[in-house]
Amino acid sequence: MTDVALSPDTLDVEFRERTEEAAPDFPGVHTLGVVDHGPRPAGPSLTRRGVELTVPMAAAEADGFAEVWTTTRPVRTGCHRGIHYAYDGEHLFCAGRVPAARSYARRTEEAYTALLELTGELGYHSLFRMWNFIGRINEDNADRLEIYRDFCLGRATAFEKSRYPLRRLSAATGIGALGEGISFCALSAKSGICTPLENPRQIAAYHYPRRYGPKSPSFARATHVRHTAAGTGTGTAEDAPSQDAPAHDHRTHDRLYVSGTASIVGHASVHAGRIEEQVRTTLDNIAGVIGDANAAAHGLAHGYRLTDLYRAKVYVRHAEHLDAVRRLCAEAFAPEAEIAFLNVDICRSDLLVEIEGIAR
Ligand code: 3EB
Repeated sequence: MTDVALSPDTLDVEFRERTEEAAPDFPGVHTLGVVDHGPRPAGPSLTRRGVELTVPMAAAEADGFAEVWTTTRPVRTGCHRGIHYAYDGEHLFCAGRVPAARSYARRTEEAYTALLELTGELGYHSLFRMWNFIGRINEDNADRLEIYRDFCLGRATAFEKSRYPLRRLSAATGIGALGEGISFCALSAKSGICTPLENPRQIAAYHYPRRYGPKSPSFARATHVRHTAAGTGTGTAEDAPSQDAPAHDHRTHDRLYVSGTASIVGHASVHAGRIEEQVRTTLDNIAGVIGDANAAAHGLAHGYRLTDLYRAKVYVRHAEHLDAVRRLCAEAFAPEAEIAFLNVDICRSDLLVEIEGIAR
């Protein structure tokens, strides 16, 4: 393929059937990672599809889907202290798992410390998206600390000890999963320019008051990324081979990665027990964080609208709310958007829905 204009974006994501062979759709497309949303946890492991992680998010085999991250650059893989990773010279996808335990803070801290070490050692310094799939999220650990708060404690400690500035934290999702244990994955960039965004309607999650747990959640409301196609051209020995990514290739494409967003205003959950209102507040929150005014406030050239979200994942606590949530999302998002719905718990007991997405 010589026509750059026709080649796909360097980093892309799509939802596929779980059973589908993830063979590249056409030559020059490589798989960086697969987040398989299935009934039972598995991995992470390294396969010819890069890093594969099965997160337990689907009640039955048939209900799940696979989120597939692809790149136009060749991929290399490795493992560092349990963190499995795949990288293409510009993007790093990594995944880990903390198995069922009486408490999670220490193991979560170890896992995130390993993740941060890895991004530093490989030179993929700009973490731009993280996902955390947390079993028994609203239940207590052996010390009577809610497992979500237990997880937040370990994660925050890892960032703190790594001297990671709060204002550089990336977009994230922290969401319930089936079964026990915590699965997580993250994306980091080498030369792409990352801008974390906050939402003026909400207090920064990393400044939530103490009543929500011993340490606040470590994430931003969104990350804007100006992805570069082939890095800066200053290849190192650690770069993936670049025979199908010419050195003069300096294409960029912009994405806005929106965190899991819920019916929270300020720091408080609103509309307890009311699904329609929670969906509307959640959509208003997303519209606010991605919109022109907030984008300008963060120094970006332009903002986005809900119809610019081309991928979304919608987490719904109660199965009986799925139809109503699907209807409201269909009204808000573009008809061509790929939207996946999952029936799982949300990080606060009074929240019924959480929505994340990617705008372009
Ligand atoms: C919230 O706004 C809802 O702990 O990583 C959303 C996104 C939420 C990420 C996380 C939690 C997380 O606080 C919950």
